[in-house]
Amino acid sequence: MKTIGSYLIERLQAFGVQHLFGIPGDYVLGFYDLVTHSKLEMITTSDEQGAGFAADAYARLRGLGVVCVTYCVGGLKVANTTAEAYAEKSPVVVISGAPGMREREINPLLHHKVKEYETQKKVFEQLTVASTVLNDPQTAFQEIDRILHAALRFKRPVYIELPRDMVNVCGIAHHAPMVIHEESDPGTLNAAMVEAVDKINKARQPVIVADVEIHRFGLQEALLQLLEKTNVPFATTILGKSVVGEQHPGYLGVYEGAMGREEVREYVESSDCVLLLGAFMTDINLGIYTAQLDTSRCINASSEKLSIGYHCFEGVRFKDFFRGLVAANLKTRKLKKRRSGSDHKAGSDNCQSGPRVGERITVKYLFNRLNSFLEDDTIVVADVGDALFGAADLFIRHRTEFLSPAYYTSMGFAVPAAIGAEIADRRLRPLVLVGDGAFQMTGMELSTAVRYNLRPVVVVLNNSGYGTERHIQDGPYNDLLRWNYHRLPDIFGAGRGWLVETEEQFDAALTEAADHTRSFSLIDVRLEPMDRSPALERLANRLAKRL
Ligand SMILES: Cc1ncc(C[n+]2csc(CCOP(=O)(O)OP(=O)(O)O)c2C)c(N)n1
Ligand SMILES: [Mg+2]
Repeated sequence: MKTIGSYLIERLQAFGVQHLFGIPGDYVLGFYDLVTHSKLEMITTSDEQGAGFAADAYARLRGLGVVCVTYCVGGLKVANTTAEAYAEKSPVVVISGAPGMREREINPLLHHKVKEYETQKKVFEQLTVASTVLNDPQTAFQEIDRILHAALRFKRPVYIELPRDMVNVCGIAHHAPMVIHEESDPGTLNAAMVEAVDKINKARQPVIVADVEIHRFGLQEALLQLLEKTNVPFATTILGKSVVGEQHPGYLGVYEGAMGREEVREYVESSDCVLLLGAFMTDINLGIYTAQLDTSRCINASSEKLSIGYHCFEGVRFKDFFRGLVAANLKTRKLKKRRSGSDHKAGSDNCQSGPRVGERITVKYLFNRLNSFLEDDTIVVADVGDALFGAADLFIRHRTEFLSPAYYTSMGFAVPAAIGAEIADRRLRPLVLVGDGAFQMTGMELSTAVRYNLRPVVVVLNNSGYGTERHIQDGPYNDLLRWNYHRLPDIFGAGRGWLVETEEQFDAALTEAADHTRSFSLIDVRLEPMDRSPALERLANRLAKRL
């Protein structure tokens, strides 16, 4: 007979999970003990929020991630990271320990309780696509399957509450296999295909804008086939950045309205057929709504909707429409020679001549230089702030090698996400781009990196404050204490740190960091408070023109 706890572990393993992130507490200790004696590895972080972001990154790379915490004090700390996973479609399983069912009856006031015993469950109902309390051995196994399938089906977080007296209770096996079963309506699919193919084939200058759902639904190969077959050029959004390798000859760059590069904006917005695939029409993806996309010229296909011009089609699954496009009779265009990722890299403006001696480092120089730092095994993890704006112009060689909270934009993502990413795939070396403000929130997770022998290269864009906010509305509340970030290795007893004020020093630090693979590297880049990336500058200029 299997127990509820062991069945949960077995199902997680069946879906490819090998690691759980979290911090223990008495309500979850029984489950921790089971995990420790299973093939799963428990990664304990410095803070629950760190565990939540790490699990999110793990889920983005592996298709499912797990954060495992104690009741309320731990659970409510991952409310924010779960919200992010929901908003950006990342399938994270939140497992929270909880007071036992029997003790709830006799003790109305057990520690960590907020208002009701159900308070945390109610909070997570708002943040997840499915939630459950495993309080009934009759249904527990079925509930576990229902919840995990919801995470995989919708690519969104789910919540499992495990009362501590249920962990070792035997459950009842169930035989109804849970199959993810949802078919498109064949007639509607066919009508949509006919209309879409006609629109694409008639177009003078079609373009594809590929977004994050292509990655979440595992359609990268299908996208490559579509690109190869049609030679239609493509852009990505910032959230979908690197959904396929950016050295593809048809790659235009990141499309994000006025925030992106002008030639990409111009190409997409002058197209007579914009094929938006798996796109989130968020304000950030659309360059704070500076994007000018005419609905009549768009085909918009995602898991949430399908519209072709002004026609909307109900009951068509994204995957089916996408696969239909790959198989359809689409015209092959002539591939125009355009600047590819590698050309762009070589052409990085002021880096070609090397660093200028004694020249103060700027954000612009930093990003140009980073372009040539990216290796095949680099995964770029960008936090909110100019780290994210500037990173849009980096050329990422392979798909899914760019992670960022580009829609929900919660600061503090990057350092813990880098931990989740490297644990998800040990071949990857994270390059973390993080502002000083975001670093002060979760940077202490470098301690976790040390414990688990990880080796991220962390570049702190240190402008002594909330730089992005300064460009919106400035005040003393945007100033931060300037830490000596580069001295953190002394605290952790591991890692290497560099203080960088000039272009030359940055080059030297990057070169040394590349070779320092035993532990983390931290480059503290001292920037002028009002300095900003070309991307942020472009946005500000365009917005100013609009006012
Ligand atoms: C958790 C969280 N709190 C507040 C904000 C609002 N916010 C957006 S950007 C920003 C400043 C970021 O500062 P920093 O990390 O130093 O990056 P910089 O803008 O200086 O490049 C703030 C406070 C946020 N996005 N997330
Ligand atoms: Mg800052």
